[in-house]
Parts: sequence; C-alpha cells; structure tokens
Amino acid sequence: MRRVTLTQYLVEQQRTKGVVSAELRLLIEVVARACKSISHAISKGALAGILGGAGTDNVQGEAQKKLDVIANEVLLEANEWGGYLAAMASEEMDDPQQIPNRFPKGEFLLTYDPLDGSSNIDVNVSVGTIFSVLRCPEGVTNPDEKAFLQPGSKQVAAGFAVYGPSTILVLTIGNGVVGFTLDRDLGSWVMTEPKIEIPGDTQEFAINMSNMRNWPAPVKRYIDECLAGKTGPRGKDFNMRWVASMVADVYRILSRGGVFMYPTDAKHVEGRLRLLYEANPMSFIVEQAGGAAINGLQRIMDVQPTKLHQRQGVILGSKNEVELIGRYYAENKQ
Ligand code: AFP
Repeated sequence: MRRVTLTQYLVEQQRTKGVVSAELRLLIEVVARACKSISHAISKGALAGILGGAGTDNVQGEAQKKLDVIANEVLLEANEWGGYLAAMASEEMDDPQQIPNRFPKGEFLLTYDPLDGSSNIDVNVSVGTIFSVLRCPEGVTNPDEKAFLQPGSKQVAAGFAVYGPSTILVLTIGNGVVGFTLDRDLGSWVMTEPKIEIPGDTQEFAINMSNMRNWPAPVKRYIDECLAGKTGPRGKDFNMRWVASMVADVYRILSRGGVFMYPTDAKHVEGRLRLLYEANPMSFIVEQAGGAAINGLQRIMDVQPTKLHQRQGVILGSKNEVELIGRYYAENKQ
C-alpha cells in the first residue's frame, strides 16, 4: 500500500479542504523537520556525550539537561529564518524569542516544550517535543509576552513527537488527529494513523501516586473508586500507568483510552504542567480525538492565560471518565 507522507497530507488538506494555508503548512513542516533532528540526536545517547546536566537552570528554576538545550536550539535555528513566525516562546527561555531583523516575519506564534520528560532522558525512557501554533494578533509587529496570552481555543495547530521505540508525530490542524511514524531510511514522516480517536471509556488511569496525600477530594474519590475495582462503585478493575513523560502517557491514551491527571494539589498549587506549551496543545489534540480536557473546574482551552509560563492543573483523556471527574469537582464545590 502506498504510504502518505506528512507533506502529502498537508498539501491535500491545503488544496482540497482549505483547512491549512501554505504558510501554516510550511511552518508545520519546519517543526516536523526539527523533530527529526532531535530524534536523531537523542538516538545517539551516551555515544554522543549529550546525556546529563547542562549545568544551567531554565526559567522554571529546573536544572537543564544537555538535550533540553540542544533541542531548544534546533527548534530556534529551524524556525527563525522561515518567514512564517512573528515570534517563538519555549519552556527553556525566559522571554519570547523575536525573529532576527535579517529574516522576514510571518503571521504565526509558536510555543513549544523542546524536550518534555527530560528527567527520563538519562534513564532511556521515552521523551518528546510538544508544540502549539497561534496567530499573531493583528497589527502586532514585535510580539511580546502579551501576544502569546491567548486561550487554547485560539490554537490553529498543535502536535507532539514521541522519541520512543519508534519516533511518532501526532498532529492536529483542527480537522481531527493524525499520526505519522518516522521512516529513518527515507527520512520521511509516514502516515500510520489516519484518524486517531480516543475510546470514551477506559480501565486505565495515569497519575503520580506519590502525590496522593496532597490531592484534592474529587481526585482522591475518583482514584479510590478505581482502586476499589470490581467490587467497588465502578464495578470493574483498573490498571495504572505513569511514564512521567506526558507525551508517552498521552500517546498511550490516544491509542487505547485512559485518563491522565496532574491536578492542582496542596504541593502544586498552580499545577505542575505549563498551560501554553503542554496543557493547551495536548488539550487541543485530545478534544480533536473525541476526548475531553479540564482543569477540574473548567475546560482547559477556555482558560485565559495571564503569564507566559503559567502552570495549569490537567485532567484529560477518555471523555466519559473526564466528565465523571468533572462531576466530582462540581459536587465537591456545593
Ligand atoms: P520533566 O520535563 O521535568 O521531566 O517533567 C515532565 C513533565 O512535565 C510531564 O511530561 C510529566 O507528565 C510530568 O512532568 C511528570 O511529573 P512528575 O515527575 O512529578 O511525575
């Protein structure tokens, strides 16, 4: 069977469905090419001397891995000259990165987490890259932080790469969710999942159980019921997974259902995950795949950001499961 490549998919979406403009198509292809380079660097591991700490901290005050810095630079260099972007923002940079004056500017803003799950990189567990595309507000020629503070519902595209046993790219341009696998022989992203849909129900949850003592009541109630299994209120046994790389947990949920939870709690009062380049792109993808994404109190993509690196509680995955958890939050407020 002739495989469809990412380029062919995007050209078809542009030509026959008008879902994507030429500029947005070309921007996505640049980001996808950067993910290929990151995948190549990661696959060398210790052989390339690129594991371990970089000896620097990022804006979150977290120690950077060498690959955090490398992945960030790959995305910066790939995107600054293309002419599709007005500015970029990254988990690894304090402020938005302007496009150098020697290059043309475009109409889009790109936010990204260049290496999600980087605490896993030194122990050879899957990591990834997450990205989100917004339109630059009309008339803004030098976008500052304010230009990026748009709710997730304004995203025009979102995607993530998982650097695992195979390297996979998951993408939405608002017309469903598609999966591509990197064919290293051809150097192409080849479509392997033409229409990803999350099952509405599940028997699998993903949460870091070591935070249990800090959880809010609705989360404790939900997990206790899952743990009670067949003889409990859910009437079925549940399994648990926690990779501690959001890209890996979300890709599993897209593939077979499940619910991913990193709620705000007594220790993570604002949440742990970042809104603009983790929670929003993953929420866009999950909703486009028929799932749901809330912070407990509201839909994540309705949240109006106030800071570039703000954190956000995240509960996303199988629609029926997320809605049940949302009901527990609502009942807890009464
Ligand atoms: P790192 O990029 O610092 O490894 O964090 C990964 C992450 O942002 C997300 O990918 C995981 O789901 C979550 O944090 C894991 O958090 P815990 O380490 O607290 O389980």
